[in-house]
Amino acid sequence: MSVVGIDIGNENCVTAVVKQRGIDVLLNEESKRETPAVVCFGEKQRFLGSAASASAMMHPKSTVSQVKRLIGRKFTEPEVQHDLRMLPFETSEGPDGGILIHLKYLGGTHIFTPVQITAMLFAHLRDIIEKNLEMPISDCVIGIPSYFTDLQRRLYLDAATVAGLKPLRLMHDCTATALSYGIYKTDFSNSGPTYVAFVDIGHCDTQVSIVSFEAGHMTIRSHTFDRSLGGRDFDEVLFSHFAAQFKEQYRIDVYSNVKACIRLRAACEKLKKVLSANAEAPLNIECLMDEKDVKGFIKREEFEMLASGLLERIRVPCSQALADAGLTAKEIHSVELVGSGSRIPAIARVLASLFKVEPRRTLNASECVARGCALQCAMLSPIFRVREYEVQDIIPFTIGFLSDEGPIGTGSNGILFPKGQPIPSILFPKGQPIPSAKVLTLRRSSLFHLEALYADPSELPAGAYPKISCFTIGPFQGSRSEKARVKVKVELDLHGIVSVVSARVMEEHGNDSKMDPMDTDCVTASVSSEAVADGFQESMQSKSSHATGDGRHNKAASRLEIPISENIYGGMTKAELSEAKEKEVQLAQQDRIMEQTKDKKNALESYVYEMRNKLFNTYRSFVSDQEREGISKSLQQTEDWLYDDGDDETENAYTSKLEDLKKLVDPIESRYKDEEARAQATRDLLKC
Ligand code: ATP
Ligand code: K
Ligand code: MG
Repeated sequence: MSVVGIDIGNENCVTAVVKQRGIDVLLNEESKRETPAVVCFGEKQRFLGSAASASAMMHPKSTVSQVKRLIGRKFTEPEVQHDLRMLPFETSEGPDGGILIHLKYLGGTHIFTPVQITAMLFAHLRDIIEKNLEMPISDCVIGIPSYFTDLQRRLYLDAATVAGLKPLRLMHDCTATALSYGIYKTDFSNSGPTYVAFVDIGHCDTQVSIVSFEAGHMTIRSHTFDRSLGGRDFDEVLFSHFAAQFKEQYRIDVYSNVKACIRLRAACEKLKKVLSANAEAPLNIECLMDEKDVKGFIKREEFEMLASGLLERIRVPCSQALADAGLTAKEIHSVELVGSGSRIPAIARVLASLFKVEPRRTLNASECVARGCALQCAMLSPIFRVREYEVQDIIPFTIGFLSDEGPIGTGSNGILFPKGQPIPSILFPKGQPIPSAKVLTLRRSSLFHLEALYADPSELPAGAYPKISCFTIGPFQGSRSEKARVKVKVELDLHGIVSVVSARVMEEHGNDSKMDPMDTDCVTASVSSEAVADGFQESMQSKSSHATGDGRHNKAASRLEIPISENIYGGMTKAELSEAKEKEVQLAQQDRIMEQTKDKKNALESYVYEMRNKLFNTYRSFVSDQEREGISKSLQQTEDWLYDDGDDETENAYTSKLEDLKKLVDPIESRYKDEEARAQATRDLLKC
């Protein structure tokens, strides 16, 4: 069994495994440590990762990138619409409000969800890992942005499942980074926590976390982010700059041409990278469009001016991270800069002025998430022994609950809710440790519903659906009184996903509170005339998701277990999940067939060349003129066929052509071999 860490970015993917002597980042089929997060649909097969970026220009509209951020989003969200405008593939709104991606494949249009495309990336990474390790894998820890919603987390797990992976944990990117930083450091002072800020700037997003380190453990103090501020946005300012310039200078409108857009974007990304190391950089693109070659030039200062708005925006999540952690810049010991988008020198300047300390790049900027995930996987795996190290993470969202029978508690954390709407009770406030569990004690007479939702809509992207899921609890029978006391356990698991994990009817025994120790600090007991004032009973942080106080309940209580069913808004049903799995198997099978076909075609082609050569050399004295003529003709016919009708044939067609040729050549080959053997025997004889 291996322990694996996986980081799928919007641009690059990295995989890492823990080996006896440390952590290895694995190489893909091109021997690269980073694999493009791209899926491309050719006419008859998919291309994944590096192969996909290589075919992107041939199939611009069938090449999908930056798909991770589309998972679990609504098509109509303004931010999503903004993203989709920059992407060349076709999309539409799904029946559940999600995004559907339309791709040309096998002569028709196929429709995929972002989950399915992400699953293809997961499957590709699994292949890379399995080839490296020469064994099957499934257990892994996967990095996710801290801003992933409950639905995005669930769907990300689904995508991994479709690809045959078994994620032991979805881990916030910066938490993984902080783990790969903290576990090796032994020089933290004993006089109190050391606060470190991690700033991860990727292709599409920025994440900031402040972490407190003490000997043997780390605690996340805050997670903040800008979902839409990354390297891509810096490319975009260069893109619009040059698009405008070329319009004037060359009278071309790149916006009107998909391929020109893709090429100019790619050139601007390169330009940006050059500017990270050089004070100025040229831009040259041959035949960009309308058969015009374009030339441009930019100085770093000019780029920084164009990007000044973006640079300012980086301050926002940083200041928020300090505020959420209750710290001032002075208290931050160091700032670690990661994510390849952070390589722009001006970014370090902005951070230095904000945190009053020069940011450092101690960690490998592109690999730290995958490495941290691999470490976490080793810590969770029973077969690896890792130094005792505690990772305490938190959730950056406020999760509340509504009940169809009125309020279930009082705390609303000062959040203002629109008038006329039911006020949810805050079960897990922003900053709640994960995993956590809470037990609610409710008075209910029959089947009821609990709805989980984001209680503070300002924490979500504009236009996102704030409701998470609806739990139906029941049916059940109250014992004697018409309203039974029901205990409901709600869990925020290791992935940061919320669910109702158990519900049971408590038996009323008069004053038997001693039998149920959890009852002693119950805040619910007061019964008002109108409604039952229910409330939270207990908040527990559990190390393992099952290690909660409920273990104390006796057999009699377990008989009163109430059935729970959940409806995840926007989630995949079991049927959809297995359909997606089946589809992925089919697609992978088709890819395999096409790869094998290519191999067979190549084999036939090389056979033709090899035999033509041998007929005139090696086999020269073993073949009559007439035979040579006949075989040459067949070889030529096969070659012509390969360039014509046989260019795109089935695996069988190539195999049978090869067999036909072999029938002609084999007799000659065996004459040659017999002679060779005789000659060898003679040589051996003479040696004695
Ligand atoms: P995300 O975190 O948004 O999901 P990701 O993890 O794939 O994306 P990274 O690989 O961390 O993103 O960073 C990719 C970004 O870094 C791209 O925008 C790329 O252009 C940018 N980048 C890479 N090298 C440099 C450089 N030398 N200078 C500036 N930017 C760079
Ligand atoms: K990455
Ligand atoms: Mg990243």
